[in-house]
Amino acid sequence: MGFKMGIVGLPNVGKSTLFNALTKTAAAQAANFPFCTIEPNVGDVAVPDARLDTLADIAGSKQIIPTRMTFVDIAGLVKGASKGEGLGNQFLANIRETDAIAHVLRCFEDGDVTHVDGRVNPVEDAETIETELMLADLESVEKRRQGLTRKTRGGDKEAIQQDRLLEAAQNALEDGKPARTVDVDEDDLRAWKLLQLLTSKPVLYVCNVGESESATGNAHSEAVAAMAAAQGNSHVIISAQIEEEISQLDAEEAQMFLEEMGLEEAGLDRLIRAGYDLLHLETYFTVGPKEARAWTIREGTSAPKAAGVIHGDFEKGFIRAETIAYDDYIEHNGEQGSKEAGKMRAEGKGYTVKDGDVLHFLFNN
Ligand SMILES: Nc1nc2c(ncn2[C@@H]2O[C@H](COP(=O)(O)OP(=O)(O)O)[C@@H](O)[C@H]2O)c(=O)[nH]1
Ligand SMILES: [Mg+2]
Repeated sequence: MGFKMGIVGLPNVGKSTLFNALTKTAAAQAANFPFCTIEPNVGDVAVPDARLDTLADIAGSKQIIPTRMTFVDIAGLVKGASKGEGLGNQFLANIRETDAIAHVLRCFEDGDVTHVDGRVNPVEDAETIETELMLADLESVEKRRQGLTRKTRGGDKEAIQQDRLLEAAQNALEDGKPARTVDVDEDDLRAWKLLQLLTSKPVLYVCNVGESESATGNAHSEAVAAMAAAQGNSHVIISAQIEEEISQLDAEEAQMFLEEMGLEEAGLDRLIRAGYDLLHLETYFTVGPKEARAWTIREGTSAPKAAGVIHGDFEKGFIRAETIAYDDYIEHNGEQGSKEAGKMRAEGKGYTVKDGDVLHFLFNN
C-alpha cells in the first residue's frame, strides 16, 4: 500500500538536506534490505522499530525486513505558487498525491544561507505556505463545484455528496481555515479523501534548528511548538545538517556522535515515527526462521484487510489469523511457548488487528 509523506517548505529551509539524510540512511540499509530508492526526489525509508529485532532474535530469523514509508522532496513552494509562480502547479500536483505533509520550517540562524524573505520567522513562513495551499484549494473547490452543477441538479447522489463536502471546505477556506479543520462524518470520509484537498492532509511541522540546538530547540522552534499546539498539529525538532552528517557514519560512530550531541536517537527516527503516528498507522509482524517482517496497516484494520497488505490472495481466501500479542510472544519466548501457554488465538474475519500482533494467516488458494 505504501504511505507517502511530502516534504514541503519555502526554499532554503533544509528540505533537500533532510531528504538526503533520509535516503542516505536508506541507501546504507539497502545492503541488508530489499528494494530502495526509486526516483531522485522519492525515497523509501525503513520505519525504525526495535520490536522487530527482538522478535527476530527470539525466532532466529535469518532476515529482518522493516516496513517502509515513502518521502518525497517537493521543491518549488514560494509565495504566489497557487498562481503558478515557481514550479507552481506541478508541485501542487505532487502534494496532492501524498498522504501527509512534513512542513519544514527554518529555525536556524545562518547569515550565509539566504532566507527568501530576508529574515528567520518560521511561524510567518508556515502561514505563507499554508496560505498558498489554501488558495490553491479554494480555486480547485470553486472549479469543481461549477463542474458539478449539472449533475447535482439532475439528482446524482455522488455528485450531491461531493458538492456538500466541497461546500464545507469552501466555507472553511473562505474563513481562512485549512480544509483539515472541517469535521467530516465517518460515512463521508472516503469521498472526502478522494477530493485530495491539499490542506486536508495531516501536517507535521519539522523545526530545522542549528547544529548546537538539536537537543534543546531554540526560541524559533518554541514559537512553532506553540503554533502547532494551538492548531492541534504536532512538531519535531531536528537539525537537518546534523542528520546528514550522521547518515554518513556507521552505526557505532553514529551512536557515539548522538551521545556527544546529547541526543537519545537520530532525529530521522523521530521524524519517521512521528509521520507514522500522524497517519494513524500501526504495525503487525510475521515471524519465522526465514524472516521477521513488519507490515503497515491503518488503525482499525480487519484481519482480512491486514492479510491483503501481504498479498491480495491472502485477503480473498482468508480463513483465519493465528494471533499472538507482542508482549505474549516475548513473555513466552516465541511461538511454541506462547502456544503452550494458550496465548495463540485463532482470530476470524471480524478481528481488528492490534499494533504489535504477530500473525500467521491461513487462507484458501
Ligand atoms: N546552518 C545550517 N544550514 C543549513 C541547515 N539545513 C540546511 N542548511 C543549508 O541551507 C541551504 C539550503 O538547504 P536545502 O536543503 O538545499 O534547502 P531546500 O531549498 O529547502 O531544499 C544549504 O546550503 C544547506 O546546507 C542547518 O540546519 N543549519
Ligand atoms: Mg531543495
